[in-house]
This record gives sequence, structure tokens and C-alpha cells, in this order.
Amino acid sequence: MPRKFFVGGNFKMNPRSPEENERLINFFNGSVLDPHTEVVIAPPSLFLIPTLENIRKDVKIAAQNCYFQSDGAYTGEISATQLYNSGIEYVILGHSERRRLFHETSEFVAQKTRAALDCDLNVILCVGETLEEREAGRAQNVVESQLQAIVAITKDPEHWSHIVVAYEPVWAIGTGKIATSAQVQETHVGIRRYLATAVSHDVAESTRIIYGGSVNANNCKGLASQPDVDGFLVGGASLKPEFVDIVNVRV
Ligand code: G2H
Repeated sequence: MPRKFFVGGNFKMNPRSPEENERLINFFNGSVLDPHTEVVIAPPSLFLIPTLENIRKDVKIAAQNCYFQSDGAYTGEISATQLYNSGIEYVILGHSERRRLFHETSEFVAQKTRAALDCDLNVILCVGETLEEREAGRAQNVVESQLQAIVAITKDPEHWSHIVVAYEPVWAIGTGKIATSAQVQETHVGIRRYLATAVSHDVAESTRIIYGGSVNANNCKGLASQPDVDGFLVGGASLKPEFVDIVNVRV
């Protein structure tokens, strides 16, 4: 089965007010979106429910993080169980901002991934190397070791059908520096090859591998034409009208 093109909008810690969030929702609700692309937006946790209640039904909602315990004394955390029971379908895990600023290890990301999969949430799993690691020729190793932590918790094809891998080279995030189409294609092929060896050929073929890092309306076309680029995770541009152009890149 062909892999359905996927475009996610990661709002990060934006926008600043419920009113601005509502304006974004209204904009999406009034836009024409390619029905062949799966569209998922990830507002901050405070705005998840109002977004879910007001967004058009063909756009899905993702949380930007979750905790692995289902409930209890974990001040400030939101569990995968709570997300699922509130109607949220996706969660972003392992984003480099969380790995770097909040010291999340690959093992911790795997624990949360397991919890999310166990309660039927879909996971947008972010992996990617730093500039230093790329320059040292270690990009592929780094990405594989981040994926290995997930492979260690599950090789179940049913679980993997709920994972979208987002390759986000840290040096391209929010910097305006975009990885070239050739660099992205090469890494995505490497990820698929790794999944074929570590999990199975079928999982490698069916898993969507999307790219994130300074994607905008101008650079998305070249990237989208690469055979192993199954979509995008968009940060800054997801807060702007051009997000619609990115969703419709294949139209
Ligand atoms: C990468 C991306 C979205 P941006 O973090 O996850 O953000 O498009 O702003 O680089």
C-alpha cells in the first residue's frame, strides 16, 4: 500500500493567546487542503481541547509531549492515557528541543513511546543529528541509535504502523538552514535500510519518514519530490498561511 503523505504543524510554544490560536484554527477551517494528505497540528497543551473542538474534522490533533505513567503524582505532566481519553490522536516524542533543553534520553523517549502505543496513540518520533555529529560523519549512526531505543521496546508491526518517523537534523531546525534534498533522501534511505534490518522489510516499506527543519512554501517542493520523503513536520511556517501551501505541495 502506498504511504499516505503526511504534513504536521508543530506550533511549539506558540501562539501567545487563545485568541491567536483561534485565528489559526479559523484560517485552516477556511482553507482548501489536499484530501490525499494527512494533516496533523500540534498546539501547546493548553490549547489542545479548544483546538480539537473547533478544528475541521479532517485535521487531526497532536500533543507535543506526554509522560509514560498513566496518572499520579507527576506535577506538570500529561499522560498518554489522558491524551487518548480526551480524543487526541497523535503525540510528538523525542523532539530535539526536548532532548537538548530538557535532557531527554533516547531511553526516556522510548518509555514514553511505549506508553503512547499501549494506549493507541500515534507517535511522531523525532530523530536527528547535530551539526557536529554530521561533520564528524556520524549522522547515520546517531539516527540509528535513536531508533534503536524504540526497536528495543517493540518490533511489533502493529505498533510500527502507529509510528511516523520525523527526521529533523538539529542544525536545520529554526535556523533557516535547510538540508538539501539529496541529504534528506540519503538519510531517509538509511533509516529505511536500518528499519529493514532491525525490524522487518515490511515495516521499513510502510513506515512514513517525514522531514523537519526550516520547511517552508519555497523549499517543500524539491523535498517532496524525493521518493523516500513522505511528508513534513513544520515548525515556524505552520503558524503562517504558507502552511496550507506545504499541505498542498503535491496538488
Ligand atoms: C523542526 C521544525 C518542526 P522549524 O523542529 O518540528 O521546526 O520548521 O521551525 O525548523
